[in-house]
Amino acid sequence: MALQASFFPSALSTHKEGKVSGGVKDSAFFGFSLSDHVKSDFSCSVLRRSKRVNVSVGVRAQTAATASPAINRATPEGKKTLRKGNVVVTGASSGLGLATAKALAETGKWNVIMACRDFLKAERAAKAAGMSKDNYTVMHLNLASLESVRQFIKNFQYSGMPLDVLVCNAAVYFPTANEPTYTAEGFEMSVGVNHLGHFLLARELLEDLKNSDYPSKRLIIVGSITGNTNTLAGNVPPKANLGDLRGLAGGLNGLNGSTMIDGGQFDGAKAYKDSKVCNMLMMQEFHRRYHEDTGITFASLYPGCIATTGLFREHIPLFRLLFPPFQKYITKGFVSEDEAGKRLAQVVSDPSLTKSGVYWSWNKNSASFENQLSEEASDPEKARRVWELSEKLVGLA
Ligand code: NDP
Ligand code: PMR
Repeated sequence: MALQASFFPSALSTHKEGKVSGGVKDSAFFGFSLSDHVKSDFSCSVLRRSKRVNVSVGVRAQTAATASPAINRATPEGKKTLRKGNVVVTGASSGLGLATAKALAETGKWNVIMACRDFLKAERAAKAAGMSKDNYTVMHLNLASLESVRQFIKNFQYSGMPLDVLVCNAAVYFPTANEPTYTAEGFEMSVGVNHLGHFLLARELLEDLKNSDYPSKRLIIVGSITGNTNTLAGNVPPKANLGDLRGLAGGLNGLNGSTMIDGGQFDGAKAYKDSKVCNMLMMQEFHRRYHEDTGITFASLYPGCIATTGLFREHIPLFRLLFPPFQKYITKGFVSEDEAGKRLAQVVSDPSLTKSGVYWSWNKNSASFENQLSEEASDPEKARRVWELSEKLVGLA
């Protein structure tokens, strides 16, 4: 950590936590009044400093040991072994992302690039999880800023590491917010981080994935059951619904219309579920556009209900207390962070999960199966339009 911090000072994230005005809504689940506490992530100071990143020194220092374009390395006995795979995992500083990073690092077959908004938190999390320094690299990425996304891409590309798998995992969820918060570019935060930041990242790293000589290259975008209205969980109000995309077309900034994709009134829980629909739609659109030509496997998944993660940090304390036992004993949908991490790690590396365009789920015996997406989350016309509107918003069209 000391080496990275001293070589890479401007990649250290010191994101501010700010309270925004406005009260909070009653929980749809427990019907209690909530305290006025909403956290937002403002990245301007990080951004300003990230422009001064000394890429050449910093990244080389971190990655020299792992950067190798050669797919097979000869051992002294002349046997050929597969080189370590390089997998970028966004939001690997906690929850599912961290558990996945740990599961992959433990195999010794992967260099996990932990793409995180809080550099020190990620380093500490990796250390606490017992990950060996040989098996991971922390790189700064704040998905709430497109400039930070572009900077991350530059840093990664400069490192010379091939990109074999990209996992779009990071997410935020603001179920109790009365007022929207915004990314650096002014997009509503949940869709801005969960969908638009990842969309730019994945689009811009596609060429790197394509150029990888690894036997199976993959782009994985984490989805969820709650975005799928063909399930019980997906029918808990507010339900995901992208409508006619008028809010997305207006820029989600509240200036030209609405902060919600469907043009409706801001609702944090719905914004999260809508963002997950976008994640699942984009996985399929990537598949349709690029699978045949590139051989890249595109996949999404529902890892199970990991009711203990930081995703619920903005929820009321009572929800956080009761949600895990509710999922464990009532819905029986609960999975531990470790188990969910193994599932996502499987989608990253299991040779039997190479089918593209698939939304994976797991049954009670923890066996993977191809699951059905809801009508909206599998609508190709909607996917095309979300793709095109998102391209405009992130500056790709
Ligand atoms: P966590 O809150 O534990 O993890 C989310 C991660 O995203 C954290 O590492 C967080 O960073 C990171 N993150 C948030 N904002 C940004 C940003 N602006 N830039 C970069 N990174 C950011 O939640 P989970 O592990 O539960 O969520 C992981 C994924 O799993 C999400 O895609 C979620 O939708 C999905 N999922 C979760 C389920 C669950 O039951 N928990 C169920 C289904 C899907 P930091 O550590 O700094 O806060
Ligand atoms: Mg749900 C089989 C039933 C099931 C499953 C698997 C989940 C998963 N949930 C189920 C059912 C129910 N939930 C029911 C019947 C209720 C009403 C009591 C309910 C409520 C509920 C709330 C209030 N559930 C929630 C919330 C949240 O705030 C979580 C959410 O929607 O976050 C967006 C959530 C979740 N339930 C799940 C899962 C996986 C979540 C986390 C959502 C996600 O990460 O996508």
